[in-house]
Amino acid sequence: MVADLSQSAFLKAARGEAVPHTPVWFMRQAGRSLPEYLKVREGVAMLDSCMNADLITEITLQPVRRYGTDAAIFFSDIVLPLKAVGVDLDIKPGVGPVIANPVRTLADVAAIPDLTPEHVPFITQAVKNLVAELGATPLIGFAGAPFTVASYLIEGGPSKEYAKTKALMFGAPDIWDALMRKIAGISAAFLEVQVGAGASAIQLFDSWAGASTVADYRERVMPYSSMVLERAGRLGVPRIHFGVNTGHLLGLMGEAGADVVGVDWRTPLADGIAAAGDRGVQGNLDPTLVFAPTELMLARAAEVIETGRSATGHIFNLGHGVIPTTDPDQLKRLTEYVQSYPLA
Ligand code: 1CP
Repeated sequence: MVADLSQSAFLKAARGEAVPHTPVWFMRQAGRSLPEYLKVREGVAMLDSCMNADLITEITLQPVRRYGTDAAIFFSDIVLPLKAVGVDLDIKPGVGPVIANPVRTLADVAAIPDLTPEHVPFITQAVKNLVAELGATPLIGFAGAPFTVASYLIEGGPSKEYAKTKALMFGAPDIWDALMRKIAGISAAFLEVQVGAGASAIQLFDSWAGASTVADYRERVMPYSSMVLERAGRLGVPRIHFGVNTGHLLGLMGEAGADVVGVDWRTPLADGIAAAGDRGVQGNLDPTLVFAPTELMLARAAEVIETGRSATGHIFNLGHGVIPTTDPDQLKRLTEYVQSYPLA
């Protein structure tokens, strides 16, 4: 049976249509803070859990069961497609992605295979399971944008300044172009697999794109994100484009080919709405407000919802991911508050 997603508040908002209530989901809602997640992950390495269709399905469903969010986010990681094609990498607890042999040369880039569906049968299977289990709740597929994925491949792990990444971007344009095209192809193929199996929206995470100036973003980053978003556009599902510290880039991130622009908490939502133009917006409650008294958290949420009314479409979210020490009960209260907030 095919579930009826036509009444989904999340999809309506993403398309700029009138909504029954402001839809809400949380970046990093799957994993990290939930006790039921820690339980199923016991003794299982992060990447192993990302390659097991049953675990992916269970972890993706957990926050939807607990909070009743308006969308599910597929449990995986932005570096999973690289692992799937054979790049030697690990996701280290408390650190993040670590690459054994960082990319330095054109030969290093050429050695990375393109992604085909045969590399990720567990993704196809998990999405199919999820679509059947989720019923009327849409599933968001995702991928990492070329700049953010390139930063791990070049730095070898998480970074603060992206010095090696930018050294390559400025100093070796041919290697940069080859690497960014390679990642764009892999990320687009990863999205195609997820939507092909039934995901009904996608989010492109360019978490670290905010490290670039406007001019460098336009010339050396955006064209490759556009390649991904353009291919995703042919899939006919809404596209969300998000990065942290990207207040100066929001207009361009929309123009890159997004239907919805993600706004972090540092940028006032009204400014994000102005930059997004006729596109929708997603965000943007400060993720640390869950540690404030509940009344204050909800009062700030109300401000976000009220401001969001003037957008072409507004999806409520935090301005970045759920912080691991977040009390799930606070997110439960927040979800109920947003969904029951009167819009009339
Ligand atoms: O709930 C969800 O959001 C679904 C699963 C998900 C997603 C969408 C994970 C699981 N990772 C991501 C995307 C991702 N991964 C991004 C973009 C989103 C964002 O900005 O948060 C980035 C930058 C990564 C890279 C990554 N993976 C980091 C950040 C490291 C850094 O540079 O600061 C980390 C810590 C990981 C590991 C990871 N990914 C996901 C989980 C649950 C974990 C922690 C796993 C563990 O340690 O056991």
